[in-house]
Amino acid sequence: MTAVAPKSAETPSAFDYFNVRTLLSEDEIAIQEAVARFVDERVLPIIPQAFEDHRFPKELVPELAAMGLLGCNIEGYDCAGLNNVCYGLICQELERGDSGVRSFVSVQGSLCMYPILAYGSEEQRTKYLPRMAKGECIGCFGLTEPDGGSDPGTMKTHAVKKGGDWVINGAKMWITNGTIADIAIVWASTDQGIMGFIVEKGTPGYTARDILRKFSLRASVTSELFLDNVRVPESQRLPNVVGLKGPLGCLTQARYGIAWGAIGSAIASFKEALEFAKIRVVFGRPIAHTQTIQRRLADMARRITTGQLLALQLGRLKDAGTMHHSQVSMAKWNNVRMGLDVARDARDILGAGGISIECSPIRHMLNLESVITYEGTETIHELIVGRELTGHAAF
Ligand code: TGC
Ligand code: FAD
Repeated sequence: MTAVAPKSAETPSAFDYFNVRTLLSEDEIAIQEAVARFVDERVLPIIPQAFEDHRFPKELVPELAAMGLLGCNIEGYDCAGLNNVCYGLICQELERGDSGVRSFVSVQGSLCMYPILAYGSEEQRTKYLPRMAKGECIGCFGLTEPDGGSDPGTMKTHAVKKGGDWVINGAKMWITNGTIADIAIVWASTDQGIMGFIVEKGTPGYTARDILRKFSLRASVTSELFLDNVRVPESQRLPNVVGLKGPLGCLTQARYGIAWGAIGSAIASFKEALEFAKIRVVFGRPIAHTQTIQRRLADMARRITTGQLLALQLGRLKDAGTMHHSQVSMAKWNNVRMGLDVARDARDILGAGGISIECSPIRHMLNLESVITYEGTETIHELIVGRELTGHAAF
């Protein structure tokens, strides 16, 4: 008996031990399968080389846009208006390809389109969102600074009102999409609290530079942003939010997608290890016949299944409007840790060949070393849950 539930016969890229598929609507299944096909046909054939070349495959952006994947859970403004479970399934499938592709979609939709939708003026929404949904305008999100990311409330980037304009000075670090972005959502402290600004590429004093020589997320652009007396009109400020809750509200959206995405990385790693174990003969029998390998594969399957159920319930809570951001923290923490552990174990099961670029677990493992750090480190998410349980902030 193959342990994998019937879905695997229909979609070889899937793993669904608890028939989670039966908890999805027909539309949700159709969207997951369409994105799975896109990943199989368009992402997987090019991603190892892109990773090796340290290149984001930007040629995929028009296709991601044409499929309605950019800002897919936004209603109106030429966006697809999908529910949050669909958004999660999309992230899962994209990250089965590579965390870099999912990162691009997360940043564009959750970190750039979301704040324009939630905190922007109607003029800003109509100006940017349809173009962003079409992939004609790429965004980046500047919160983290060179002196630290976990405590963004202490940011040094500062904006001062001068007449009808704001003058922004500071620097942002580790910014996904920075050098390919047409706009940056820049968070800056002001004498009234933290505010968000839409800074367009080409604005005098605004520059971006790539961070090169990464071991992780090599198929993704990561940049530094420099703001040297950047002058933007009041009409480029996000008018409907002041305070840290602005950027943190965006992080909740993106962390939600990451909690799903990590499942995709884990499934890719697990399935590769499983298939290898069935054919790799050592000591006269396939290693899949040994107790230790079976225990390890079973443990991966248990962890993936737990993560799938956690993510789905999180999605249902989000769609019902009852999700709390500390639940997102628990899911991001659990699922990224799960994905990283599964990828590392799968890498080991593949033996020496597992260090080759031909095998996906090492690529997923290296990517997840970023994913476990960005959008709040594992420690920060543990402490967010700890604060929720005890009522005491221990940051
Ligand atoms: P704290 O007092 O907790 O909160 C200030 C205000 O914000 C509200 N709030 C949230 N709202 C929405 N979602 C959340 N997750 C929220 N967390 C807090 C809170 O209710 C409060 O509202 P109000 O109305 O009372 O003002 O603030 P704190 O300074 O104690 O912060 C605590 C902490 C550590 C949890 C926070 O600073 C944090 O989350 N730090 C981690 C920073 C982080 O995750 N940075 C990520 C940068 S972006 C990124 O990594 C993109 S990678 C993208 C990719 O490539 O995929
Ligand atoms: P620090 O905050 O300096 O933390 C260092 C270590 O100390 C961590 O292990 C942390 O868990 C630990 N620590 C911190 N506080 C405590 C405490 N109170 N108790 C115990 N331990 C603690 N940021 C953006 O704004 N936009 C982006 O698009 C973006 N993309 C990224 C892409 C990549 C590839 C990476 C790697 C990062 C990206 N980031 C982005 C930055 C990311 O959000 C930060 O790296 C992250 O928030 C952690 O900040 P830090 O790296 O400065 O670590």
